[in-house]
Amino acid sequence: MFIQSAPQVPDLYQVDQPLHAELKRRLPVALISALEPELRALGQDTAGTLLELSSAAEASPPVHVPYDAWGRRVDEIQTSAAWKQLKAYAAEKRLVACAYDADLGAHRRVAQAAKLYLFSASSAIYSCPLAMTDAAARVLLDSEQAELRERLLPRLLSADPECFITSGQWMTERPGGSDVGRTETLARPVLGQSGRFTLHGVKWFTSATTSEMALTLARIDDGVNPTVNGSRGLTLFCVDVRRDDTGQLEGIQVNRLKDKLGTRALPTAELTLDGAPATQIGDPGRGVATIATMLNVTRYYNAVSSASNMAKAVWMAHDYAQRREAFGKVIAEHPLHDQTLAELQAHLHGALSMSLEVAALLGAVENGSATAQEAQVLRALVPLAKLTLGKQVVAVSSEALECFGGAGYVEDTGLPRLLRDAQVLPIWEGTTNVLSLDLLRAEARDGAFSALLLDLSARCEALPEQLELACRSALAKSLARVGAVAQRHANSGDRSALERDARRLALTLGRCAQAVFVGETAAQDADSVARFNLLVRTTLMAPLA
Ligand code: MFK
Repeated sequence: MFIQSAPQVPDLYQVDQPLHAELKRRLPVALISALEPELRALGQDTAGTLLELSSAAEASPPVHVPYDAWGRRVDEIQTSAAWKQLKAYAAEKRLVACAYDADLGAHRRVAQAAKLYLFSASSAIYSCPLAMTDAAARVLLDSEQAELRERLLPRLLSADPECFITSGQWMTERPGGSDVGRTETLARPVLGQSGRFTLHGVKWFTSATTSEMALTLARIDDGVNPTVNGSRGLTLFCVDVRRDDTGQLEGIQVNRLKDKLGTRALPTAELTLDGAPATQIGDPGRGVATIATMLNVTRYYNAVSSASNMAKAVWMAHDYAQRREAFGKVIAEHPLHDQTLAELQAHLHGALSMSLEVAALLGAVENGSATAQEAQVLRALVPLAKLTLGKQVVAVSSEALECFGGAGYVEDTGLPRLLRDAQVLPIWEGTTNVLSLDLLRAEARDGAFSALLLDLSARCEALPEQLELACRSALAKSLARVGAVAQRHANSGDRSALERDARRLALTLGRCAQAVFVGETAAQDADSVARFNLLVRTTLMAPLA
């Protein structure tokens, strides 16, 4: 009787040649040597400890317990032991804290991104609470709120699981998901306590709801001045999520948990706030601009997570191709399947390289060593990477599932989870369309789209000669085309025509950016040459050309 052997999750550090090539290009040799033991251990855990913990967390999704046995409202969200162990693991490995190590200088975020790339897809998406925790740390560090900073920052960055806390980011309300300006929650001042408020409203989609704190937006209602409508009336607040003496959540009621397509180990809830204690951060009416710092960090995490999910799917498909025999040989030896796997690896490399480029710029900006032009490029590259990789991870995960045949469609193989978990990545933290429009906003306010296009065009000119000439020319032509279409819209002043084209412009620029970054890596890495050629052929040239 024939029984097919199951695909294995390999040691994702050992197997990922693009990651090795990218780190070699982007980090000093001494730093790679210093990081290597941690990356090696993480890679081994992706095939061991993390695999066990993430499977256990998925098998025991969170449960909402509204009342205790005696009828008292308690609103507990019970998570599995494995989910809690993933939190301890993240603290001990300093997955958030390492981005704040001043001695890593401008390399801090690349070092972190390499770890998150290995961790995220193997963590039952514990990377979500980490994203918001890191982003909250960044906001507190930049804020003038010394009390919050001193009380919370050491805990957000702690390596001690007993001390480590996570943060939520409660942005979404019923009237507006993307349209945050429609937020209804009111903030009422606490008499005699400057900067202290209670919040009143409904938060419709709050992830990692077991976090000990959250950053959220509300409209100040002081009973004297009229509240200000729209996003200019919103202020940022930090909520302390705590229980009172009777065991009830202070000013917060959990209405229910969301029943989601994927990310099932991650608690996501609807909340009613009625007196939740909160502290104001930043100036009144500057909430959206202040929380934008947070969004840029969580969008960077989103990009790294997309690359991570792709890596897991692609390397599992690669492993399976060595085991599965069909038509007389293992499927890896069939030219067409081999080509499919090579194309998937080229896309993976493009995604990884783009997320590390974001990490490199973000690290330089946070280190205070970036030029003004680099900061401008980063403003456009964050939404561009988030939207490009969000689309790519769904396509790559779907193609990878096909590599397993029918097994990819059967739940108890665990494989469909790859696709279910990928589908959130283009949605949360700004959909593809919202981020395409954000690129227009970044251009109008900071000239960021033009700065990025100029940067990519100059770098395209300097790509190494060993890359196929036809592919380099196709890349240069695509960049020129993006520039020409953007210029045509700028000249015509037709705003709705520009908005209609925003997504096509963004996705084309995103593909160009990936090709430029992989092409640069090819200067030091022979395998990247073939991946550059394939990436351009399958994205920017007619597939059969
Ligand atoms: C593994 C990965 C884990 C990820 C974890 C995720 C957990 C999920 C938690 C969630 O919260 S999901 C929901 C996330 N929600 C969004 O992402 C909202 C999407 N909507 C937008 O991004 C809209 O574009 C936006 C709300 C920002 C539009 O609002 P406005 O008020 O119409 O924006 P406006 O007036 O253009 O900008 C207000 C200010 O913010 C401006 O500054 P100034 O007043 O100084 O001119 C903008 O420049 C600034 N701004 C907006 N977006 C910015 C930004 N600044 C920098 N970067 C940005 N991206």
